[in-house]
Amino acid sequence: MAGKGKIVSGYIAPHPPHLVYGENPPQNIPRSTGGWEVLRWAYDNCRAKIKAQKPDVILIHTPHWMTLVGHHITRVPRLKGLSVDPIFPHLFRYNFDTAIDCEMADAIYDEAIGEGLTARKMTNPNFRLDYGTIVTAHMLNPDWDIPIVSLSANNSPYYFSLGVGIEEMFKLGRATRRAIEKSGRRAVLAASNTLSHFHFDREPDPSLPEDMSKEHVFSHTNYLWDMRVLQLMREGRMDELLKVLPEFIDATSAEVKSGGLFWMLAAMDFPTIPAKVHGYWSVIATGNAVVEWDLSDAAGNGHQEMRAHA
Ligand code: 2X7
Ligand code: FE2
Repeated sequence: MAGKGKIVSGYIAPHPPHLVYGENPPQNIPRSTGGWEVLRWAYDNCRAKIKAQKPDVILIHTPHWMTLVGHHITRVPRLKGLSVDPIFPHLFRYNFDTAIDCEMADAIYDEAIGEGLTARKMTNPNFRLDYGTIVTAHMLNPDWDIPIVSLSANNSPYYFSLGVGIEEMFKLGRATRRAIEKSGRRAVLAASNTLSHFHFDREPDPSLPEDMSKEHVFSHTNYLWDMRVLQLMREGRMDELLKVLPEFIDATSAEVKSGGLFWMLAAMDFPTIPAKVHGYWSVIATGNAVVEWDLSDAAGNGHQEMRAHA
């Protein structure tokens, strides 16, 4: 592809399987009567815009493909199969079929190695995509007509320390940005993450998971934490956001610990433009927000200055 590639937008794009279940797409076997509309409408607001930006690829960092050694990258031209959520098999049994952008995967791999990271290409043609990748990809682009690349979550924040994990994700983010620029691709990034992550330990009524009268935030404290970080994003206060994220993770067990948000912020060069929060709500008490950073020239953000963090 000709010319220098760029990231056109980045999303926090949470992946509770409940969202796909509530939507009833033909690919998902379980049927529902709806539910979690506020989050589903939030995604709906993003879909046309993503299409209009004409991206070549959607890159997804997922917490539910965990790799103990290094960062793994899907590198098979097409992946197809049945993916079942291990915790919620009654909500998510999804027949996926997607193109993978292998050139993009190769470029990320090369740049990751260049950053000194341990990385690996995932070349198993029978690989079963995890529900984090699938739910995020489906909710952003239910037509599945844009190739994806999925990146695994290396477990360094859990086995070493959060600091080590964040450092790794900043490197992976820089590597991803360079790979996109060199590839000439227009890329959408997705950090497949829930915010506050304490949740109910049993379903109120397993025969009606979409009973919205039972859905609520875990605690007001966690809710306030989610609002605090979302407000920082909305105001583009990136330095404060980066400073507070470790405390947020400790206080709320936030899923962003798994790295996707740090990766995406680094890849986007730590944007100080205001992010748009399309919607926030709880899923089994966890805090979920669909958040967009529009970096496209159309939004007047085509030339974000390089910042000192990267
Ligand atoms: O993986 C998840 C999650 N992060 C949050 C809520 C519900 C289910 O699955
Ligand atoms: Fe999750």
